[in-house]
Amino acid sequence: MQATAIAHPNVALIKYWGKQDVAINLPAVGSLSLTLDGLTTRTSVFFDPEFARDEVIINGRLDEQAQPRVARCLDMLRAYVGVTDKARVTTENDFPTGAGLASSASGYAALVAAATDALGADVPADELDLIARIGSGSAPRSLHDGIVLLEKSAGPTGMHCYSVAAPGDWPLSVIVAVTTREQKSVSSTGGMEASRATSSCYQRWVETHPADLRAAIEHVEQRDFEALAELSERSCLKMHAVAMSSDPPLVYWSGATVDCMQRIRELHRSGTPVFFTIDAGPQLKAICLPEAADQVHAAMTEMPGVVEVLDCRLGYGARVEA
Ligand code: 2P0
Repeated sequence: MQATAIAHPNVALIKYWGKQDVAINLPAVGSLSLTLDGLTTRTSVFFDPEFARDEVIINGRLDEQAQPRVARCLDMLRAYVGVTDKARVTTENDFPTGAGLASSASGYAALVAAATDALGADVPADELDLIARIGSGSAPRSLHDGIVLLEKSAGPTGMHCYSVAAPGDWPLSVIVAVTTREQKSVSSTGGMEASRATSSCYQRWVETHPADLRAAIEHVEQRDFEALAELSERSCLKMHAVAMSSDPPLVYWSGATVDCMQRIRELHRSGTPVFFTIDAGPQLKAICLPEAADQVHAAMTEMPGVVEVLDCRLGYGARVEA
């Protein structure tokens, strides 16, 4: 009972920030994301009746912090097939872990894909999304290909997640300017809960979010890069306004993040098809049409404070390795 799966991080254009129900990790808002290629998490899951407990090894080190959430996801899958065997989960990222590059999304997507295969479980897609979500709210998005919509629904899992464009349908490039490889100090979960409890912008964020999501889907359907660019930057800045207006304030940016943001805006003003987005960490992600990728890569490489520039395109959802 063993399998290995790979998954990629994703980056949201219309952001998820805030939880409706923490106990079942139900997001308060939907989101629209790009599943990347280029950055990869590879996870092996090995079930054995001899194991006393689930064990999680991330990048070669036993990780007790991740263990309870991983065990909870595995419990849900074990319940499906009626087994009780514990597992050893071994996961490797070929990019910085816990630094705002969505390693938890790719991690839980790869975990769910590998564990399902190892158990030979036949789990409906919505249930797999739910199990991944218990690990990390953004993880269901990494189970799906290309441009992915996670929408709230009245169904039993409270959401529905699916691909709205395959990687080849609308090729986009994502250039990641890494400004630090350090782990972030405030987790997304902690940040979101602080925002919900204390930010005076939070309610407005939740109220205005569905219209942003609807408009973004239309822009994707029409392949309208400029309209998607404007809306995505606004969603990103709205999310950070909610974070910054929390008490205590959550400022995820560094000076280099702001400098990169200004540089992307300059490029855009001079006619380059590019826009930025930033998650709960200081890395900047520049989304551009493929013909602009070399120029954007070069511009980010020249920025003081940028320690690495990673090139991605749209990729596929989590899959089991043969
Ligand atoms: C997003 N983020 O939509 C937003 C933007 C971070 C900033 O989804 O608490 O690490 O585990 O559900 O999955 C981060 O989400 O948070 C995230 P939890 P997770 O990409």
